[in-house]
Amino acid sequence: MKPKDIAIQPFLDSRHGLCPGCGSAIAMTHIQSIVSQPLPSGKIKKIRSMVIPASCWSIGSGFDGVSFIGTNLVHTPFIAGATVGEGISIMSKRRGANNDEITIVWAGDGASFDIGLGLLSGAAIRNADILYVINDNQTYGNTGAQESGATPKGAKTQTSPNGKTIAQKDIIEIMMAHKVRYYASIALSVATIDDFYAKVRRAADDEGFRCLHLLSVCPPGWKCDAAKTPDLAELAVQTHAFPLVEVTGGRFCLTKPKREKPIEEFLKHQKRFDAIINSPETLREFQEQVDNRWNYLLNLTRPA
Ligand SMILES: Cc1ncc(C[n+]2csc(CCOP(=O)(O)OP(=O)(O)O)c2C)c(N)n1
Ligand code: SF4
Ligand SMILES: [Mg+2]
Repeated sequence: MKPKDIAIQPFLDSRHGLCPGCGSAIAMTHIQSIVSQPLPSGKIKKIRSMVIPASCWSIGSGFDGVSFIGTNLVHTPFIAGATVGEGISIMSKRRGANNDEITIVWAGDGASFDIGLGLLSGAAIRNADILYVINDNQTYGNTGAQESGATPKGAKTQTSPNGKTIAQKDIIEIMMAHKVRYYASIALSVATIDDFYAKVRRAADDEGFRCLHLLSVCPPGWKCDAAKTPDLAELAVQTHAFPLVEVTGGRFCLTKPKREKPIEEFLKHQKRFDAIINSPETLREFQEQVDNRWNYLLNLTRPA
C-alpha cells in the first residue's frame, strides 16, 4: 500500500489551538490515518486511547472532557505517559479486547528524553504493548521553548540564550540498550513520505513495545518560518541532522537520503542556530560532529 492509497482522515478538528505550521499537528493526522486503515497483515486496528502527558498536546488534543483528536484521550502527568499507556493496554485485554486495539502514547521529547525517561525505560524493558511516539520538537515547547535533552548542542533556547553547551542525548542508543522490539525515527516530508508511512504501518501492525521517534518542526521554538515546516523536516534528513534509522529485533538499519546536503542548509533557516551560522569555525565543528555521528551509525549497519 502506497501513501497515496491511504485516505487522510480529519481526526484533528479545528479547535486544536496548536501553532500555525506545527509539524506535530500534521504528523498526528497522518499517523492516526495510517494506523486506522488496513495494515500490512490485513488487520484493521482501532485506536483504543491516545495517552498524552503534559506537553503542547495537553491543550492541543482537547480538555474538559472533550477530545479534538477524534479518539479517546487520556491526559497524564508529565512523567507518566508510558505507564498509563501500559495500564490501559493491559486492562483493555483483560476486558476482552483482541489485538485489534492499539494504545498510542504521544509524549514530547522533554517527557521522553528527560523527565519520564525512567518510566519509559520500565515500559520498554517490560515490552509493554504500546505504540510510544516521541514527539520531538527538540525543546520544552509548551512552556516557551526551554532546553531539553533532545535540543542539539549549540541551539539557543530560553534557558540557554548563548546556545546549549552539552550534547544531545542519544535516544537511539538508549532504546537499543533496552533491546526494544521496534524502534524507528521518522520525519514527514515529500522526500521521506514512503519511509514514514512504511515505518508507521510496521509499528502499528506489530505488538509489544514499539517506539517511533518523530522529528516535529516547531516554528516558535526553532525560530523559523512556519511555511517551511515540511522543507525543514526534509533538510534535517538530507543533512544527516536527523538520521532515519530502524531497529527491528536488534537489527539496525540506516536510510541514506537520496540527496545529501551540508548541515548549513538545515541550520540557516533557524534563528536558534544564528551564532553557529555566523561563525565559520563553529559551523565546521558542527559539521564534524554530524559527520562523526553519521559514520558511527553507518558502522552499526556493518557486520562486526
Ligand atoms: C513535573 C512537571 N514539571 C513541569 C511541568 C510544566 N510543563 C508542562 S508541559 C512542559 C513542556 C513539555 O515539553 P515536551 O515534553 O518536550 O513537550 P512539548 O511541550 O514540547 O510538546 C512543562 C515543562 C509539568 N506539567 N509537570
Ligand atoms: S510550540 Fe511548537 S510543538 Fe508546540 S504547538 Fe507550537 S509549533 Fe507545535
Ligand atoms: Mg518538546
